[in-house]
Amino acid sequence: MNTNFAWEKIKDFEEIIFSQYKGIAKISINRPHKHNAFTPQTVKEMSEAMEYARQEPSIGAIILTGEGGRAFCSGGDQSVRGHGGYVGKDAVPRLNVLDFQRQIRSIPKPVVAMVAGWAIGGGHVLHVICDLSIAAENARFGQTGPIVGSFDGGFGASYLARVVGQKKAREIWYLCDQYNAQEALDMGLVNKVVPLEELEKTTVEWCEKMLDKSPIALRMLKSAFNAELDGQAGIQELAGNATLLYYLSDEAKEGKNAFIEKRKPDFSKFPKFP
Ligand code: S0N
Repeated sequence: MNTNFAWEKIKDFEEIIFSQYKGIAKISINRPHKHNAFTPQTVKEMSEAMEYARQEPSIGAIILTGEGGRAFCSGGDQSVRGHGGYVGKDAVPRLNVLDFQRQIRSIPKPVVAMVAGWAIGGGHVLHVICDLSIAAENARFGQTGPIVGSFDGGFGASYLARVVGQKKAREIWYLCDQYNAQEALDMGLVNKVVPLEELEKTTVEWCEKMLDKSPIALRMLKSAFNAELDGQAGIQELAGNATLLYYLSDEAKEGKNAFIEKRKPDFSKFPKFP
């Protein structure tokens, strides 16, 4: 995959490359020798990068991808899978990718999966959870859990079913077949398919289109899409955004100012909308 953009490194990591370009952050798994399978360390680093992207006001969109052009991500690294999770340097087994999944879901900025090559297993789930997925023509999608002795009964099952429908999601998990980019497009699993050499250009263009839009409108829409599916956590996100907007109003500021000034708040001038 050629890159025509002047990506600027944000921080050095061991297992990911984290960079930015004009308001776009790019988190790229850098383990191409393992088709970008993730270890607890990879996930820890992706989480830190995602948190940075959330907190940094100049970042408006995030690309999640993998290095090498042959794989987006092949899921959990089976060679470090131990008794009860994936084992990192501290010898503790973890499934910390579940925390990272929730970060992708709740960051109030669009996350775009840029998929070249394999998006398999837990790697497939990561692209499914992203807001948008753009695939290269060489992309291959699928779940392998029932082959390698694992499954994702969270977003990996229920949200996949929301995306492609119950029958197709069950087929994907029960048969563990692999699907090419066109098949993924046909079932609504990805938004667009482009030649590999155009993948980054197209993904950046899509991000730039979103960066031109109202950030609060995008934020509200993301939480609205989530709220329908995410129960109390989804409502909390949407309601948190409503609070954010309310805090921006003179009406809410009158309440705070009155408290600070030790006086009774005067809300009389604010309209009681129909
Ligand atoms: C992707 C596949 C189909 C590509 O096949 P291909 O092209 O023939 O390449 P290979 O020769 O197989 O691979 C190249 C090298 O990369 C290594 N490798 C590939 N994938 C992995 C991997 N996941 N872990 C470790 N190594 C990997 C190969 O071994 C090879 O290395 P060398 O040359 O040294 O032999 C094919 O590679 C494939 O099928 N890969 C495995 C895909 C898979 O089963 N992934 C795991 C699925 N499960 C999860 O991801 C669980 C996720 C998770 O954490 C979770 C989340 C929620 C709830 C539960 C869990 C849970 O942990 O269970």
